[in-house]
Amino acid sequence: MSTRPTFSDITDKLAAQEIELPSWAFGNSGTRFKVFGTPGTPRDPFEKIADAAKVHELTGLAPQVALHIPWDLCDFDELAAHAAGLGVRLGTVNSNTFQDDDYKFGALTHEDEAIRAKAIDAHLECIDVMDRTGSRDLKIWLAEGSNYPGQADMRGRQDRLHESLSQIYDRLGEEQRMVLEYKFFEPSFYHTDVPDWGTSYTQVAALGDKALVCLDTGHHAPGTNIEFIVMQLLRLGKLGSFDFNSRFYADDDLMVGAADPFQLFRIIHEVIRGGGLNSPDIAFMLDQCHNVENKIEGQIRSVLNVQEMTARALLIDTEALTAAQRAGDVITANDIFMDAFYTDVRSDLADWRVSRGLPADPIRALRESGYQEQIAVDRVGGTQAGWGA
Ligand code: AOS
Ligand code: ZN
Ligand code: ZN
Repeated sequence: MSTRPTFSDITDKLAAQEIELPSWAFGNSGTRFKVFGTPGTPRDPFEKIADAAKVHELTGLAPQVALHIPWDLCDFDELAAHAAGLGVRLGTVNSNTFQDDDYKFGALTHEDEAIRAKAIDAHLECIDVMDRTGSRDLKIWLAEGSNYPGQADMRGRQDRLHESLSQIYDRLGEEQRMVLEYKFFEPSFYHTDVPDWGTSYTQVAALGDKALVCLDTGHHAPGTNIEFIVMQLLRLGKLGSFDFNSRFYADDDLMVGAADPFQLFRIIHEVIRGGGLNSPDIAFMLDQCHNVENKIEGQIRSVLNVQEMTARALLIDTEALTAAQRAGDVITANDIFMDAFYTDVRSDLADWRVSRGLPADPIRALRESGYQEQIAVDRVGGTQAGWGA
């Protein structure tokens, strides 16, 4: 008798899935060559939340929206009420120490104590925002490093990073956490102060239980076995959050699952294997920039891709897989794994969505709703929000 799960066996787990959207994905973004403006782009955090809520309304998958400070500074009581009215809530607060001239040579790692203090204060302000919004997580991504060998004292910078992070950590409330995101290069090209999961792990482990690692899928060298890192961080109890996106070359921030759906499948398999699926301890965030595609559609496509690969990974016959692994039956083990990956779940998912009162095809539903045309008319004037806004 087959032990392979059927689609109806996995729907409870699919129903519990929650993906957090980044507010900045709805703003204009681009490359260093050009930022293309798009009609209907939100002009403030309220309009970003409205677009995020539309994604949730059509997919049932994205009830939480991450904020970026200072880009999303506003009256947070009003913003939280606005979000609640639209059926979503405010989530992770992302700090920004990469757009100020003072931070040219570092922020939390800077040689100058006054600049370090300014960067620490920026993070403390983020925690003030979290107190207001009820957000649990402070996400720290640092654009710090150097471009040339000899330019910087790499070791001194690690020590200062620890000291700065400790001060921020000490300000966290009982229920609050810090997640430290790593990235192997960019904007620095020789060394980066938090380049890899090992450095992030080392720094957060030195702080305490409320500090964890954030894994952005786009932040690894080509060929890196990302699912291994997922496995290890889950094993160590230190995986705090994901930034999902996909990449062909560097930190492309493309729609998740677009470049390598099989990698997404493998990552989610390790999430399931490690007990991380639907765990309240892990934030499943997207971190994307939609430079040329419609932004709301790009977010819908991304959450649906996560859902689709989650469904496929849940269909792995784990009992048979374990037996094959123990027997040293390489071909059967790989067959079982690939069989789940190759299973087309799209029509099952569409039917299931309809059974839950959701559109079978959320992107078509968005197009037919006229929402995009309406915001293009309504959102005239003001400054369109986006990277650097
Ligand atoms: C930068 O490369 C990181 O992915 C950040 O997580 C993120 O893109 C940034 O904080 C968004 O502003
Ligand atoms: Zn990221
Ligand atoms: Zn990134």
